Amino acid sequence: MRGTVVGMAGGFSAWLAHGAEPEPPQGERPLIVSTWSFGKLSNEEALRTLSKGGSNLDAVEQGIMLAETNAPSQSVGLGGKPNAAGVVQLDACIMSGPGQRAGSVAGLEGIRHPISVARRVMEKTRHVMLVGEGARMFALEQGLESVPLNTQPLYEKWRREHPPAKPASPGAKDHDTIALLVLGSDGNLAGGCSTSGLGGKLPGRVGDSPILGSGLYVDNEVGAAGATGIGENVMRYCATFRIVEYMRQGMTPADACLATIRHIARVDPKPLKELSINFIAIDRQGRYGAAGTDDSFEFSVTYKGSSRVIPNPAKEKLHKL
Ligand code: SD4
Repeated sequence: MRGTVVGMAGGFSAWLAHGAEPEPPQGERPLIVSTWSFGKLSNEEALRTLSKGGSNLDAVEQGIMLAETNAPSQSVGLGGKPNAAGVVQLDACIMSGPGQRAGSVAGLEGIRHPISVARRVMEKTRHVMLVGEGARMFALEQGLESVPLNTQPLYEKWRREHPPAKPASPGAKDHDTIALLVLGSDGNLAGGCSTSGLGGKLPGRVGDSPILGSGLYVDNEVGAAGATGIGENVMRYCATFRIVEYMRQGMTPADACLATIRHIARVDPKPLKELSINFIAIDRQGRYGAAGTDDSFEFSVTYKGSSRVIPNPAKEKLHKL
């Protein structure tokens, strides 16, 4: 599909035609791909976990736990951005290719590692998703690390940095979710996603990140995809499900990400630049790709002997729109 011009007027078609050259080499296993530059450390932790004999799911969990503890972005984990009431509410999910298993949590408060709660939901319950206080109670029952719920100091710090008079600018650096995808050396796929969501969101608001097929999707027959950006513009289109389905039809991961942006941009009334939708994808063959509408979007790719941050392959072409 690369090089195909797909029925859009003007510059956008040109961007689609050339926007996503894959970075050689491709086809590595194990392969780990994640959103943003801070994902690189998570990828490396995931690779270490695999090399110590951990499973693909262990790699996802350990990699994302690192971001939940350390993310410099402050949009992942309890150091993340509070909602409009000053509370950090966390969303996360995990998926395992074999058996299409999944676990998810949303609106979780005061738990250090939402990704671990999501994994426990998948492995220890007959459910897929737990929210709010139920998710927190479950995490506590499971003995997962918790912290006091008083996040007022964080909120005050965040408020100082984001005075209410300043209008939120779509695509600005007020969000940075980690989505992390693993293709194991056994040929199986796994993925996870974790975020504090958009800073200043309404209490109770759930974004795309814990929603299967929106912030993350894994299909062991085909590939996996993850998202970061404004969740409302991802979840209305089941974007990662769409990416995987495009790959099923034969597109490369890079083309599938681009085609999904193209679809959303065509249908959505918002200008492309305001959508803030950014995607990563891998397939079973070990190919990877990404595309985003945010200039600042980057993704991280790690395999044995290589770990690097790659700028948004769509960035330069987006300027021409
Ligand atoms: C959300 N998609 O809650 C998340 C935020 C995000 O990079 O991805 N930030 O809408």
